[in-house]
This record gives sequence, structure tokens and C-alpha cells, in this order.
Amino acid sequence: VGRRQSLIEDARKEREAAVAAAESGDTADHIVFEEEDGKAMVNLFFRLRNTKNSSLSRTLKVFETFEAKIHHLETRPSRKPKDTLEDLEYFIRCEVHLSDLSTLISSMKRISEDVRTTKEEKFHWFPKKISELDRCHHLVTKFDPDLDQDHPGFTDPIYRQRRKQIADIKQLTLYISVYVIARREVFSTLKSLYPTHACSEHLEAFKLLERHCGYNENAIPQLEDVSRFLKERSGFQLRPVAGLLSARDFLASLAFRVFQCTQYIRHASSPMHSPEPDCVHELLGHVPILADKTFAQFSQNIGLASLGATDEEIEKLSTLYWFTVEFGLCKQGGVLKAYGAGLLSSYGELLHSLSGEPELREFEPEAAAVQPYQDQTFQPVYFVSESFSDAKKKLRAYAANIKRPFSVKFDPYTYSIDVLDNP
Ligand code: HBI
Ligand code: NLE
Ligand code: FE
Repeated sequence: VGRRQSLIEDARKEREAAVAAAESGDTADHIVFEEEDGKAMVNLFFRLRNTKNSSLSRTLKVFETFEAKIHHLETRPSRKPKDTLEDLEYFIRCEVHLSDLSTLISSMKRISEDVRTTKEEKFHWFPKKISELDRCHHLVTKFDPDLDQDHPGFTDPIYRQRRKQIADIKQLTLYISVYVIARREVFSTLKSLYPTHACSEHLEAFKLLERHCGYNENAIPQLEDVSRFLKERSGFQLRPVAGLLSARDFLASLAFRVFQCTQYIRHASSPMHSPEPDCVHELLGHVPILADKTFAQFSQNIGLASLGATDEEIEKLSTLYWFTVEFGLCKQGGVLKAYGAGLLSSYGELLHSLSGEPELREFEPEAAAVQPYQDQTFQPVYFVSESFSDAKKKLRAYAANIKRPFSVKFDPYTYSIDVLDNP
């Protein structure tokens, strides 16, 4: 009874301290003060204006989505001079997994006001063991065919239903769809362009994939077979995912040499280019090049640099990833070739990138990391690397300059991340 009493007393003190801190206005508005199994007790403050009368239930929906267990909820009238009596301030104490915290807070910011998160960057959780990639599952709804009106599949209910089915099957299997006809066209057109447009590393692995993994115009290779192939060549493995992941989650998996792979296929009405990744993009664009050891190391290094990084740094690393892994060009024997997966999976853009029309710049990580880009259609600018080793060297120098209060090291025996505090 004594211990229980003191726990209650501690909780009361903490809450009072948190409320006082929020009132003073200049401290963190959510404070993490317990941590066990990656779960944390979090204090959150926000304000809801009573303009939309369902806003509290919408807020609670967010907590439900992230399986955040609410331990305490308090409201009081807002003290902002301009607010009315109906505008309320909320204090919620909840238990949430740290991997969900930043996504929960950004969702909250979309629907409520004054979610002040001054200390947010302190809490960027990241996976330390390969099994924790299960928690790197936050999807971005940007290209969702159910929500995005510009998606070519938006008006095709059969296509949308099929994607749902594929997303629900959580196993390493790809299903042959009615879109196999579209795939046949995409496959043979791309294959005919590779000898002149793809880098030698891609060409070499592609031949092996044809021989060993059922890469041909009539079949859809099985993720498990392809994953086994990759693991033997470069240690990379594939893992199925239902759509576009948050950049943070996607990059984190690269740190473990895991590539999160979509399984659905682009809509038959746009075979030559898809703005979102699909199995054509993963299998024909990414997989062959990931079989190269130097490139695999380059990819893992981007992933390692992303662990626990700030939102701004994640944005830069995504952009770097975009201009290399997705849309990179390189020189081979004096001739320009494509190594970026976004080029090698889109015959429209593959032709465009080497047509002499777009602007080409020498790859420099500092410049590529801040180059604006769009993801709807072909790129106007590409970066050219001398070789993978050269790109890897430059990336290493770039990553060494990222400031983090710790450093990370991948342990290849246990597939885990050693976190070392910097002196
Ligand atoms: N998610 N499933 C999936 N596949 C990708 O290729 C992918 C992603 N999320 C983000 C992303 N790529 C990149 O654009 C960078 O933001 C890392
Ligand atoms: N535009 C690419 C394609 O059509 O295959 C996909 C890019 C994904 C980032
Ligand atoms: Fe991709």
C-alpha cells in the first residue's frame, strides 16, 4: 500500500510539474518520463477550437490509430485572450510506442492547435534490432488509389480491390493479376533498352535473375526467391510492404540491408511511367542493382545515416536517395548509363534521361541533398557519378558531417545496431 501511495503521489507531482511547465509556455509540451520495451508515457498538450464540434472524437481517433493508451485526460477553458469559453485546452497523458510518437504528433498537428513540440527531435526512436523493423510501418497516403484522384486506378474499382487483397496477404508471395498483360509490355520494352541504357552492374545481375529467379515476360517472380538471390549476392533481403512508407521508416530498413518492397503493379493505362513504386519498379529497377556489393554498401550507409536523425536531415537524405538510388546516372567507358531504379523501371524516363535534353550535373552530395524535385513526372535535372565507389566515398564524407549526439555501427553477426555515445 505504501508503494502504491507513493506511485500515486509521484504521478500527481509529475502532472502538476507538467501543467506548470506548459503554463510557463517555454518548455517542451510533451514530456517523456517513462520508458520500457520502447513504450513511453507521454504528456501532451493541445488546444481545440470549438468550430468543428466533432474535433475531440477526431483527436481520440488518432490515439486509437496509434494504439496509444490514454491514462488521463483533462480539459479546461483556453486562456488565450482571443478564444471563447468553448475553446478548450487539453492535457492527455498516454502510453505510446516511441516508434509511433512522431507520427502521432504530426497527425495531431493536422487536427488541433498549439501542439507545441519544442523537444520533439529528442525522441526520434529508431530500430536497433532487425525485428524492430516491424514497427517501421507508417504508410504515407500520397499515392493511395483510394484517396488520390489523379491516380490512374482511382476510377477503376477492380484495380483498387485487387490492391487491397494484395495488401492483406501478409506473406512473401506475389499474385499474378489480370494486369499481367501490361506487365509483359513493360518487361519486354525495358529489357530491350537495358543493353544500351543500363549500367553494367544492372545488366550482369539481370541476366542472373533471368536464369535463376524466373525473370521473364510471362511470369511474376516470387519475392521469396528474389530475396534469397539478393541475400547471396550482397546480403540484402526483401520484405513486403503495402505502399509508400514514411521516409524515416523506409531509410531505417536500409540500415539493416532490408529493402521494403511493394507487391502491387501499376495501372494498365500507364505502363511507361508510374509516380509511385510498384513491383515493376522494385523488381526491374532496384533488385538488379542491389545485387552489387558496392551499391549495397552505399544504400546501407544512407540508411545508417538516417537513424535517429532530425526531420530536416531525413529530408536531405531522402533527396540524396532520390538523386542517386532512384535517378542516378553514371559514366562507364566514357558513355552515360542509368543506375537509378526509377529510370530502370520507366521506359519513358529512361529514354528521357539519356536523350541529351535534361540538365546533367556532377554528383556532389551537398548539392544533391537540397536540390528540389517533384515525383509526378520526369526529372529536369540528373546527377552523374564517376562510379559507385566514388559515390560511396562522397556519401561517407557527407554522412560524417551530420551532427548526431551518438554514432551507430551495424553488427553483421546479430543484425543489430550498436549505439555509441560520442565523447
Ligand atoms: N516506400 N515502399 C516504399 N518504397 C520506396 O521506394 C520508398 C518508400 N518511401 C520513401 C521513399 N521510397 C523515398 O522516396 C525516400 O523518401 C526515402
Ligand atoms: N517512375 C518510376 C516508374 O515508373 O517505375 C517509379 C518511381 C518510384 C519512386
Ligand atoms: Fe524506389
